[in-house]
Amino acid sequence: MNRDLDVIVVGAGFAGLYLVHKMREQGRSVRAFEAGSGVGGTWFWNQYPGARCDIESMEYSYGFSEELEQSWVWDERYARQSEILRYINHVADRFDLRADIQLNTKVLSAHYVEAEPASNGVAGSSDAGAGRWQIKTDDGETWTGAFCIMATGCLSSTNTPNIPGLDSFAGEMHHTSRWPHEGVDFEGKRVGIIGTGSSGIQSIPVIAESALQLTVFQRTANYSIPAYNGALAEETRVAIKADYQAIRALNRERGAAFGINWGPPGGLTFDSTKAERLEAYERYWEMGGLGFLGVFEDILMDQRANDEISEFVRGKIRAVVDDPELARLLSPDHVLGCKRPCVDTNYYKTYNRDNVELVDVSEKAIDRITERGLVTGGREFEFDCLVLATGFDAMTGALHSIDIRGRQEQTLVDKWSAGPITYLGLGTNGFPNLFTITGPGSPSVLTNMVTSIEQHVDWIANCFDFMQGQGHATIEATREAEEAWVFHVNEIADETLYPTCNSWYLGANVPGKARVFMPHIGFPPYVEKCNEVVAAGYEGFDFSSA
Ligand code: NA7
Repeated sequence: MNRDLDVIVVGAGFAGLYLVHKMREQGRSVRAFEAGSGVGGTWFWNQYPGARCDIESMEYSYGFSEELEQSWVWDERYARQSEILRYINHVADRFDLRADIQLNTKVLSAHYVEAEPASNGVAGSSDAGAGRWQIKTDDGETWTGAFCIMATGCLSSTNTPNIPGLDSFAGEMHHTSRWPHEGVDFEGKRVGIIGTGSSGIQSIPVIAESALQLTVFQRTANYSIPAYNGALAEETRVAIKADYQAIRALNRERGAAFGINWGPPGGLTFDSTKAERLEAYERYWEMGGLGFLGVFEDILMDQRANDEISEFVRGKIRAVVDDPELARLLSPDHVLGCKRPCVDTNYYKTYNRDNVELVDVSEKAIDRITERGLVTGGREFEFDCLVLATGFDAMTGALHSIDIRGRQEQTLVDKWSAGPITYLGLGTNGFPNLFTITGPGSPSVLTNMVTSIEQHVDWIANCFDFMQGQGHATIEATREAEEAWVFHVNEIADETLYPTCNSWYLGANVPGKARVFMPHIGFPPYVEKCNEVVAAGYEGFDFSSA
């Protein structure tokens, strides 16, 4: 087997699959390496009860193939994990991608082997592997490729809390992002769950239905907006499919690259009267989902605007939760939207059940996990099953779990020790021909991921064609360009309320991680910049024809 490829891809989720398809279309040899035993990335791993996308199914899907988007039939407004995984598997089969995907294979290292000038003075001619990426996998194999593309996902590296005694628990313990595919039976069991982010908020109502007793340990109350999920009406499907590409184009003009059902941005909060504002909050709340945050355009810009809408949400919590003290504990006090809000089905209502208890660990952290359960606030809890819904080492965790080395053996971990440094979230100086899909510094997690993935893959594919046409062998972001880009990404974030709370956007959920706002806010200006860079001859990138 030829172990020298044009393109090495790490990961076989939405990004890896589209990359394999696109590279093949261009006639390049490509292979994707995937640690899981199936394709799907985050949708393969996150099989916890209630797992569901918080972007509507008709939008959270590939747009690159008209036949695919016309033929696939989504069941629900918000697709459940199993439906998305079925879709991804369908894509793998439909485009015959599996032949170039190697499952059950973890990439341990990716090293750039520098081109040595040979005795004849031609760089790279002295060593067959020089000027190429060399990866080693956990099955002991070595592969080389001209390009290495990290399609490793933004939310794929598990954040396991460093609570003392974690390994001593004798019952069943599962992290939501590594959920057993055969499922977990909670019937008649005492269950504890740590974490009230999206994974916790989606799984709590479902677990509560079968568990004997469910105890939720909440460090930070989170905002959640009702999904109003349900079967997707046939007329909705037909209406969207009648002009799918136009809807996708419209989405690409939106800040987060999704939101077909949302109304036009409502202007500035305080340009409306109090009565108009309350009517608007109510109307957007009734629409359900993340579109609620689009009710006015300054929700994440103006503290006073945010205060008002946050209080509106707290009012909704108070209206649903019977016990006022419980409602108070469930009411967030941070800026709405600075942590990703959740989209739920019956979350707050679940706390009215007799078999659900909320334990606030905001003041006093969980002391330790014991053989039988956990101890906090001087009280011991006993469980048959413990669920860790504690999230991810987002955006950089998956990259740093691989020993990535660029020129002069520099590691990516070292280079990014004070936070990720990229140009456009696509490349980083010192690591020629290495690309990241939806990397830090790109809009990624603040957008419809599938749209952002397609934009990145298309940009890279066009770049490869350009390089081929020009006879270029390597592309590398310049130091000046990436410094200016990191500054720009932070400058935009600093004008907003995003940096005001301890979110995973900032790396603040992982102890010791550098606190830097990682995603670029705003999809359209980002795409415009990517296009301008190309129009200006790939400004900010250096090429060599070694
Ligand atoms: P999140 O959103 O990072 O949520 C993790 C939750 O776990 C959050 O409530 C954390 O509290 C909590 N947590 C983490 N460590 C601890 C410890 N040590 N003790 C108590 N509580 C802890 O991850 P999710 O998987 O829910 O969702 C991630 C994204 O996936 C989501 O935003 C969607 O985009 C899809 P904290 O808030 O840090 O105080």
